[in-house]
Order: sequence, then C-alpha cells, then structure tokens
Amino acid sequence: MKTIFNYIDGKLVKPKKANYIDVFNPSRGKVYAKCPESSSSDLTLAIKSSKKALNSWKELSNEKRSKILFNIANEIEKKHKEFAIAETIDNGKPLNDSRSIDVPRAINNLRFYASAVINDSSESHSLPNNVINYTLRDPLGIVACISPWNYPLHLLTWKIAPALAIGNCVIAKPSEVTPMTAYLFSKVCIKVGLPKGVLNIVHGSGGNIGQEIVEHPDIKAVSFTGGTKTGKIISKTASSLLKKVSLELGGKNPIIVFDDCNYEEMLKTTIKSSFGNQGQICLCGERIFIQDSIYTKFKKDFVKEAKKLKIGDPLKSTTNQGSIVSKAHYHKILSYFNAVKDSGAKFIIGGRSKKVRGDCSDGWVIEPSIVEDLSRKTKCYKEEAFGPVVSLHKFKTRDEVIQLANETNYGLSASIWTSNLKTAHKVAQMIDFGIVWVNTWNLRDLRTPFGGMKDSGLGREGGKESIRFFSEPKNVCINYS
Ligand code: TXE
Repeated sequence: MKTIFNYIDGKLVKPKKANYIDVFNPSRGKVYAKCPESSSSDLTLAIKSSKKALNSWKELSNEKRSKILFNIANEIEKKHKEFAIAETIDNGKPLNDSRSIDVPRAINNLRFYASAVINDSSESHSLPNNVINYTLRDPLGIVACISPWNYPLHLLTWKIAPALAIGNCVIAKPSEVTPMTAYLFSKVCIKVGLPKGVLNIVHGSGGNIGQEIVEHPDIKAVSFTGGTKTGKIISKTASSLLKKVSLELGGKNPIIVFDDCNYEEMLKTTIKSSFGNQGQICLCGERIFIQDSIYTKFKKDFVKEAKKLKIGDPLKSTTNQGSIVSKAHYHKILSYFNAVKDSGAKFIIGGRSKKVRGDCSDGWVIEPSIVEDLSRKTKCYKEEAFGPVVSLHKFKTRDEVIQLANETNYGLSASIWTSNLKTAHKVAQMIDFGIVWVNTWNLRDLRTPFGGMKDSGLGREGGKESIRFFSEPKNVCINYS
C-alpha cells in the first residue's frame, strides 16, 4: 500500500488529522494507495508558507522563474516512464496514452509557459500632448488550481504552469480520485529546488478541503476544471467573495459529418473523438450528426472500426481501451445506458460492462457503445455521459445541423467534417461552441483560447488568456509635458 503525502512548505508531510482516502486502481478494482483527507489545519500551514514565499517569488526575474519551470519539465521527461505507469495505474487509461499524451502534454505545458513568460510584452498607449499609458501585469498573489481525474498530471500542469510562471504562489488540489502523479510531481519540485511555499499541493476531497480552499480569504482566484455542477458551486462561492474564477466544465459536443468530407480521415478521427480515454475527455463528441446520404455507410464502417478496439489490461501495450476511472463513475455511465434502453433506443454495439479476464477481472470496464434512434428528449442526449458512448443522428441540410448542434445547454467544442470551405466557415460561425475544429479533432495549439460557452464554462485558458487570468492589470498614466 502506497501512502501519498501533502506537499507543504517544500516538504512532504502527513495530514495533521491523519485522515486518509482510499485510492483505487480502477483496472483491478482494488485499493492500492491512500491519500490525505486534508483539513483546515493543513490548509492554514499551506497558506502561511505561500504568504512567506510570495514576495521573493514574484520579485524573482521572469528568467529565473522560467528556468525553474524548465528544470521541472526536464526532470519529468527523465522520469517519463515512471509518470506514465503511475498515471495508468491511478486512472485506468491505456499506458500508450499516458506515454504519448498525458506525460508529453504535461511537459509541454511547463515548457510553453516557461517560455511564454520570457517572451511576453507589456502594453502601452500614447496620447497626443505628451501622455503615455503603460499597463503592468502583477501576479494576483495566492491562487487555487483545482484539477480533475481524466488528465490528472496534464491538467494540473496546465493550470499551475502559467500561475507560477508569472509570479503567483499556488495552492493546488488534485482530484482525490487520481492523486498519484501530483504526488510524484511534488517530489520533482523538491528535487529541482522550487522555493518552498511557492507551490503547495493539498490533497483531499472536493466538498471538504476543496470548498475550504475556494472560501479561504487569502485565495485570490480559482482556476477549476471539472463537472458543471461543481463549477456552479465554485462560481457561486467565489463570486460572492469577489474572487476571479475560471471554469472549464463539461460538454455534449457535436461531430458534424457532411457527405463531401475526407471520409477515411474522418472515420479514423471520429473513433478517437468517441472513445479516446474511454470517452472521458471533455472534448469527446457524444453526438454524431451524419448527412443522410452517407449515414448507412458511416454506421457500418464506424461499428466495424469500434469493434477493432482492444479492451483489456491498460498496462499492456496492445490495449487501447482501459477502464473507467472509478466505481462511482462506472455506475453513472451504466445508469445512462439504462435510461437509453428505457427510452426505446437501441445500442448497435455495447451498452454494457465488460469482464476482462485475468488480473483485471474486477476492473470497471465498459464496452465502446453506439446508440441509434436516441430521442432528443432523453437525458442521454442532453447530459454529458463522459463515457465510451455516442449517439448517431441523421441530418439533411446545413441549416438543420446547425440547429441540432446548438440544441444543448453545453458549448465546449465541435468538429465539422467537410471539404467545402463555405460550409465549414458558415457552420463554424453559426454554432455556439468555444472550440471549433474543421476536418480534425483535439488538435491543440497552446496559444489558442481554450474553453466553452453556456454550461461548459466561464473564461478561457491557454496562451495569453491564462496569463491574463492569473494577473491583475495596473495602468499607469504619465503626463510628461
Ligand atoms: O468531478 P468534480 P466529478 C464532468 C463529467 C463527470 C462530472 C462529475 O461529466 O461525470 O463532471 O465528475 C473538486 N469545491 N467532468 O464529480 O467533482 C474535486 O475534488 C472545490 C468533466 O468527479 O467536478 C476535483 O478535484 N473543489 C471534466 C475537481 O473538483 C471541488 C473532468 C473535479 O471534480 C468541490 C471531470 C468543491 N465544492 C469531470 N467539489 C472536464 N471538464 O474535463 C469537487 N471539487
């Protein structure tokens, strides 16, 4: 049994009250570690240490802060294998994905913001008659970064890298479901000599220590990725205290397939956008709209490709479908399946859990599932299932599919597949989603704004957006006449 510690004031420490949460290996369905269930006394220590560290960290030159972040990235790169295995054991995702997506993306996040901060420039605006304005961007102080379980290390670094790069101190709370790589990350911070108190990682459950972090008067801003319900609670708390808040929440994303698209490319990518990370990506397309002239062909080919996915032990290199992250989430997805069946819609494939033989026989595994004839009134059409399930829908015209795509409370991302430029532009313009891909999916450029509209969130992350979020502009107007 492994024990995870908090990272407070530059050291690995036990929680004051010695309370722990069980951490499961979801592919085995077994507890393999324990993680602190931190309390307010742990948070008090973390805040005290960040307060002590704040001035010298923000006064350090951008170059020096950048150098430390590069060193952290380099150290993770050296331990690439250890991080990838830990992520797979903790989360249940295939090791190939941890190796090729999670860990490299975490390294990129750190390098991107380490480099952004030394390439950033301030604004100035001059007026006639010897007046000039310049705008300083000061760090906010101590900020909270609350991250989820689907990309534990990737999304932790996505938040803390910009916050630290520009001189904030961070209290991070990783998901209690997948805390292991954040713990390994804290060891790396100690190794490379991140000054103590600059980053404190306080583990524990969301409703307890998470909520206390959001409410704490010394926390100036909260950057959160997770569920819409939780986002609304955090938003309510933070806004009543006039704190800045950035929310990246769920989605019910449309994949729109026109009959003139590059079919092979679309098919290959749509398998990924449907079942990647067992469907537990906020960018996954759970609703697929297919132009009626190619619907039958698409259905046949898509089912054939989905059947080729290898479900199994996520540690095996042949596996590309691992397990669902937790027992609770596994049951939540299955409850959507029951709702689908009750509604009279039918699963073309899947719609059930799967028993994997051998070491993973107690794991929480669900088959890739494809639904047809799903009523647009059902909860499985309207709500994010966040699992390996998609529904297929026919459309005839461009205008019809625009209306169908927008028929959701969410507005995170969309993919449009067409070779007609006019169609691509028109649909991209008319749909209400923060991220629109044309002839691709999940192609990321860290400089671009990332986030959603409506119930998918508030604010954007990425590039300058994160730098702006984690800083306070101060305009200085000088009359030098
Ligand atoms: O996430 P939670 P859950 C969606 C997905 C999923 C649903 C619920 O649809 O089914 O959200 O997932 C912390 N104050 N996404 O409930 O609870 C929590 O400890 C402060 C989309 O597992 O939102 C964890 O660190 N913090 C998503 C983090 O919030 C609180 C990724 C996220 O957990 C808190 C994950 C509180 N009151 C789920 N309550 C995406 N956008 O990628 C919880 N937390």
